[in-house]
Amino acid sequence: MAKIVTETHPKFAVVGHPNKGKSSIVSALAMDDSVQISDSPGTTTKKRSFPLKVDGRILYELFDTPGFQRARRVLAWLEQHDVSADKKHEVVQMFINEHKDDPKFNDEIELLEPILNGAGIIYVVDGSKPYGEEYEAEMEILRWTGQPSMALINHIDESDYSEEWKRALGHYFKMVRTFNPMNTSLEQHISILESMAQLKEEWIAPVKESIKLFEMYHDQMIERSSAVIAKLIVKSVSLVETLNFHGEDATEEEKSSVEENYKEKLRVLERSAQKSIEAIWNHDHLQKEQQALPLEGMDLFSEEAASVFGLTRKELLVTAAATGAATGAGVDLLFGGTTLLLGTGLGAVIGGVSAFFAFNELSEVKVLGQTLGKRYLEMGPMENRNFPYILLGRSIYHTTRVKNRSHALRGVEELIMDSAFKDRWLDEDLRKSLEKYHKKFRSGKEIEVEESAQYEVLIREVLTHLIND
Ligand SMILES: Nc1nc2c(ncn2[C@@H]2O[C@H](COP(=O)(O)OP(=O)(O)OP(=O)(O)O)[C@@H](O)[C@H]2O)c(=O)[nH]1
Ligand SMILES: [Mg+2]
Repeated sequence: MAKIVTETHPKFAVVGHPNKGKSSIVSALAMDDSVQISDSPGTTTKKRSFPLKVDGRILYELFDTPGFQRARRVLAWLEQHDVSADKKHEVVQMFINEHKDDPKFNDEIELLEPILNGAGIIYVVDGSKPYGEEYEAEMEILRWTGQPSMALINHIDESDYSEEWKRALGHYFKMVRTFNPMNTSLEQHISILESMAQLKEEWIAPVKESIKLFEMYHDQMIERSSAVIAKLIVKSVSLVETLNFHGEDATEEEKSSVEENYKEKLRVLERSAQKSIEAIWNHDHLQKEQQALPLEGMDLFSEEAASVFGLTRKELLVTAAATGAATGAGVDLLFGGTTLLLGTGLGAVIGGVSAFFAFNELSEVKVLGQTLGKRYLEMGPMENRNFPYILLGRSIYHTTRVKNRSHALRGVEELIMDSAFKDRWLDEDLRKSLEKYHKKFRSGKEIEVEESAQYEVLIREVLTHLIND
């Protein structure tokens, strides 16, 4: 016999005056960037359910609803049909039944229906506008439904009338909280959920359970993001692009074609990793603006790339020495260079050293194959020592920005990293730990599952640290 699964997850209807940020709050709390939000009143015209799902299980469900339009008229009707307190919700149901086909009350019916079906009430007001009596009819109607309720004060603008709002709301709601849907954090999110749990005794256990799952979900999202980033670095650094050619020697076009394909694949890898991370954090509709991935010799080795994404010239040299990249003539060149870092011939020496260690090129285009007709061009794995740090810095930055972005925002996200960001995630010890793996990834040797798992753990630690900071 099929088991009947009863839906016990908590449900809340987000209601209030038009244009007060109801949909923004739904969007933030349901972590859904598809909610319709705009600055013109009357954007939401139908109720719509936004469940927050984890592994197919609904943690809680929010209803976005249109704003009240004719609250006084509805209240007048209810009062004409006044009954004892235990029956008031039935009168509200009668109102809905009698006015179902009346377009005048469409908005009220849409917003009252989920409440009469058992949803708790979240009443949203704009604390940057003064309180006014016109809200009293709305709050009275909500009281008639008999459903547990709380008020959220949102601030759309700078001004602050929250004191007068708190006094007024306190007469109608057991719980009054302030919430900014545009700037959410895990703590704020959980704290609102905790308030929701307090509204009704029977809800305490299920909402607490949802909070526990929600916290696990959050850790899971960090874990999944780290896995995506680790894979991106492994794939990019070990990427090899080949192109068969015929004849004695490859043409210049063939050489630049293999180089272009190689670079394009690196760009595609980064783009698709970013898409996956946006999907993990439920930001599938994100529009962003960002600097292009540096792939030319000069920009890979520029001071700017180094200070924003990766290693400075000096750090590159030290990395080379620490990882044993510098041998023989290289060591002389390296230490000669370090001493000369203070001198004036700096540019030339650094230029020589970086060319020697292939710091400024991605990788050479090599001609391979013995037999005529079976020869091919090859580019990769990545030789540039700075590249994995550049890619890693960009990925970590992108992830923290996506993670911190409220689902209620609709504008373009500008991903402009400043040089201070590098110091927030990369230090000497981490660089040493990472370099060991980067060296392996660019060796062209097979990468063990365990190695990439350990690398992923390093990235997870960085992300966790940055995110919980
Ligand atoms: N700066 C800022 N803007 C906000 C905030 N909350 C909402 N807004 C903006 O206010 C406008 C209205 O927000 P919505 O969430 O669409 O409001 P609503 O109550 O659902 O509106 P209707 O569906 O028309 O009743 C949008 O332009 C939002 O971007 C806030 O906390 N800060
Ligand atoms: Mg709306």
